[in-house]
Amino acid sequence: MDTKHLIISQKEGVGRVQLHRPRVLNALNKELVAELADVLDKMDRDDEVRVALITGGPKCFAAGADIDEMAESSAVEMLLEDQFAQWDRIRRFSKPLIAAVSGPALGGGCELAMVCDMILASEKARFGQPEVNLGVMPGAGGTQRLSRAVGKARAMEMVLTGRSMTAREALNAGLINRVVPVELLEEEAMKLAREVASKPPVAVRLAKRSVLKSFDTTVEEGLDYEQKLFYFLFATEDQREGMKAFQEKRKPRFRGK
Ligand code: DAK
Repeated sequence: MDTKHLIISQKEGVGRVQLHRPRVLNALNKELVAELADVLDKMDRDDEVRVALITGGPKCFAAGADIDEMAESSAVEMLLEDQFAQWDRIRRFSKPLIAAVSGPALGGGCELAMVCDMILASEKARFGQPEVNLGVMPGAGGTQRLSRAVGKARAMEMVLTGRSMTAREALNAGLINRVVPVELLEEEAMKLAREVASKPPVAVRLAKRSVLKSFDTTVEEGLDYEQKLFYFLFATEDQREGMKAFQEKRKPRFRGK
């Protein structure tokens, strides 16, 4: 697939997408966001891709939405264009999505990382929602996902002051999974992605769906939902194979069926 602002590759079950607008710190213009939504749609339909990894490279994840593009937008234009529809397509990606973050992940960049299921960061990563400094507020999930991840007190401070967090602070706050030296970020992210890609794909996909459901529902309804998905997995070949392989003391061969 031809893309202008993304570098795409695929190996060992991992679809890797690198945001690539280095001159503007990977600012997320409309074209880039649409390309990302298209690529993820394609990867979602491709059985060879079991996990997707989004990175911005070692210098910058993304410094937010493209301010030059947004500066002259009117409310009506934004409403009619329905840019949020593209973000919804990204958030509906059904397979595991991992972010490898180095340098700034600000505004829409932080929101994009938070759409991912796991975040690995380099020691140089910074996470923040500085929209308030531009006279606006987060609009692609920043107030919702950040407060669920780090709690009200920290989220309020970040959203109301625009201050960002270092990678260590983000780790302590529960926003990210781990911090690694910048030169190891790509390797560690690929290692994690490959590990998840080696698991039974249907179980992985439903487990992701079930964890996400917990943010949206009561415990009672969530448990009910989890039980239904659990029963469903007993209709898969992978369940037979996984349990048989355990009994036969060998490695399972999952086929995604
Ligand atoms: N947009 C456009 N250009 C940007 C940019 C951005 N967000 N961030 C950086 N750049 C450009 C700079 O203008 C500069 O360009 P030149 O001057 O060289 O032409 C180049 O990238 C390098 O930036 P700096 O010279 O500023 O680099 P520094 O290392 O000094 O500073 C920085 C790095 C990340 C601290 C700084 O660039 C910065 O503060 N950037 C802006 C961060 C920010 O405010 N981000 C939030 C943007 S608002 C929506 C969905 C989402 C959103 C909105 C709508 N819908 C679905 C409708 C999200 C909104 C946002 O993210």
